[in-house]
Amino acid sequence: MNITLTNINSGPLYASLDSKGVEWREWVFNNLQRDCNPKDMLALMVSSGWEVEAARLALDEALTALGKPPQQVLRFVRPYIRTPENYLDCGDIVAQVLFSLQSPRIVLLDNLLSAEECDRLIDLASEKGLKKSDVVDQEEGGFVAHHARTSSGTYFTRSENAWVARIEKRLAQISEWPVTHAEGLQILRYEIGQEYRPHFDWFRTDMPGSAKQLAQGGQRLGTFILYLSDVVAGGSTIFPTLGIEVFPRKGAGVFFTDVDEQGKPEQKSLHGGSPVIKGTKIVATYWQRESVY
Ligand SMILES: O=C(O)CCC(=O)C(=O)O
Repeated sequence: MNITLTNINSGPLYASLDSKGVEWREWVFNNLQRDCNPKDMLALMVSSGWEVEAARLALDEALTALGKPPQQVLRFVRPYIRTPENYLDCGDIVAQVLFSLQSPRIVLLDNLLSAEECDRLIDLASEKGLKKSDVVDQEEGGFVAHHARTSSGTYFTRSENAWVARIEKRLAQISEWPVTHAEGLQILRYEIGQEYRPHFDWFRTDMPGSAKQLAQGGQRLGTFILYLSDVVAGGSTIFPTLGIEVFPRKGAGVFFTDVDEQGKPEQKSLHGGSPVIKGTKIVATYWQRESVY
């Protein structure tokens, strides 16, 4: 069937496209007919509350009805920071793009957090009390202490307070990924000699313990590391496979994707925190998930 503007509302029912009502059907058809980029449409649908898979199917249904081929680009979406300009308007703050890599996607941003936000996060985390950091137990699915990670830390629940909520909203906006699809911020503090040896943030699907982690929110797709303090020496975030080293700077943040364009675990996302040599390193990490967390 050939869809035209006059029969958008009288066409057949589409399982996914019609799941959210006639306004969305009109919006999808109208924008595809105006040749809007389906990938941009997908990101907007997801940030408006669509499940990724449902949005992808809805766009495929409409593309097929319009006689256009379903697009490869819709096979998988993930958090992604676009950098059309050197400054990113985050709504309430303007961050500066300092570095960007296409594949794997890595973006380094300065002024992502204000100094006041960094200080408040540190104070709020101290009030909670920091405990020795742990890692995911790939066998059992819980969390265990590990010699590869010697920092201490704590977690905020999502939108736990106004400071956290504002920062989460900003990160969601620039990476085009809904706040609902992310873990709460984690605060990590490294004293001299403390480190987090290279690791992946994605969960191994071949390990029994991962099922428990994946059951809530699915795979980790994107990571932000936000630097809440300056560090005199050491404490860089390292990407050993890529030979990249990011030095902490208060208010800056690095974003990278944990999965590739096809949604497969990104082997080049191997990263870690090198030992602090002088000073104290405090970061917040923000992990973005496949579905509602
Ligand atoms: O501290 C860093 O620079 C890296 C932190 C990290 O890799 C993580 O929390 O997964």
